[in-house]
Amino acid sequence: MASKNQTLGEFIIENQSSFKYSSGELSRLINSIRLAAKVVNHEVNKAGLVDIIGAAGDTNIQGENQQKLDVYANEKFIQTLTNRNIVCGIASEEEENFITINSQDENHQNKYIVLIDPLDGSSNIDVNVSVGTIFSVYRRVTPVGTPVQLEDFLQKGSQQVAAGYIVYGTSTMLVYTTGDGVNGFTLNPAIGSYYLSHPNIKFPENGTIYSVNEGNYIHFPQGIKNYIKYCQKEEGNRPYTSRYIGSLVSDFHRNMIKGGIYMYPKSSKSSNGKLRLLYECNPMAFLAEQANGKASDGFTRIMDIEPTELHQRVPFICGSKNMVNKAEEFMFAAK
Ligand code: AHM
Ligand code: MG
Repeated sequence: MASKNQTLGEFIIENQSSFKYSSGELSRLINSIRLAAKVVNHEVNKAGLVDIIGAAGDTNIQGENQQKLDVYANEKFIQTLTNRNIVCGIASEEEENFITINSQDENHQNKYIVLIDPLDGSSNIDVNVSVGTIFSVYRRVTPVGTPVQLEDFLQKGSQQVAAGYIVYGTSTMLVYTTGDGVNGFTLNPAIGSYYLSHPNIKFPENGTIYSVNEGNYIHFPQGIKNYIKYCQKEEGNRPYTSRYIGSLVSDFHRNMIKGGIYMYPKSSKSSNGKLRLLYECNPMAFLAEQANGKASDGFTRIMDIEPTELHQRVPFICGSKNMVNKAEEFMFAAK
């Protein structure tokens, strides 16, 4: 029975047997993420103190400026998952290709692959705004014991076994699902343990917050423009409140707790929006659905989209169910 003073470690052990394919492997995986997140958290917290912030000088494969902490977080998560020999493959938003683990060892039996956005929203670091790590776990589809293949990573979101995020905010939280609801754990930095602080989180069905980069309004599809006008209209519980941090994890987290909708639509500048299906949208969609919310590209359920490439982008609308339904109505009406 989950209780509020339970640590994440205790929670993982207690819930291991209720997981349908339980072999302890997934528990070890979540444990590794928990560990790497603590190390990254320590570094993120120091960002204002040491000369680690700023561009590392590299650009990632999307041509974006990479900041030092992105590189650090990427290395830490990959190292932790690799060294502990828990997964058979990793794909990261910061790496062009997926990483094969244990391909030399015929005996390795690892069956999980992880996709990770090691530090999302990293352009916010140097202004002290919350950033996050997003992860997504699948069971491989190719035979255990052989090197992983691209098809192991290009699975539909509905195949996810687990997903979650860490938000490095005013407090650091790890929020995750293994398909049985969403639970949130807050890190006590003095002790280094995460405690169950938000058991069984649910999106309110209706919300009053909309989160979108309105600076791009002119470039949005007509359906989104109309929906934004609807949000701003004086009627019933509207106009809604506009809140946009520009850090997906933080915007999602706030909306899940308070009720709201997050949108990153396509625009005349970027035909598929900005967010990546595999590293950002699918894990957030899994969490949203597990928390009674909804995630869509405007027309289709995010988790039903068949991925075609590792770094694929999709329009993303996610949040309280009734709000997402309404946004979809506007999208269909303007099609
Ligand atoms: P990133 O993966 O390069 O950090 O970009 C993802 C971030 C999201 O966290 C955020 O919601 C979005 O980009 C903000 O983009 P914009 O500045 O275009 O509104
Ligand atoms: Mg990202």
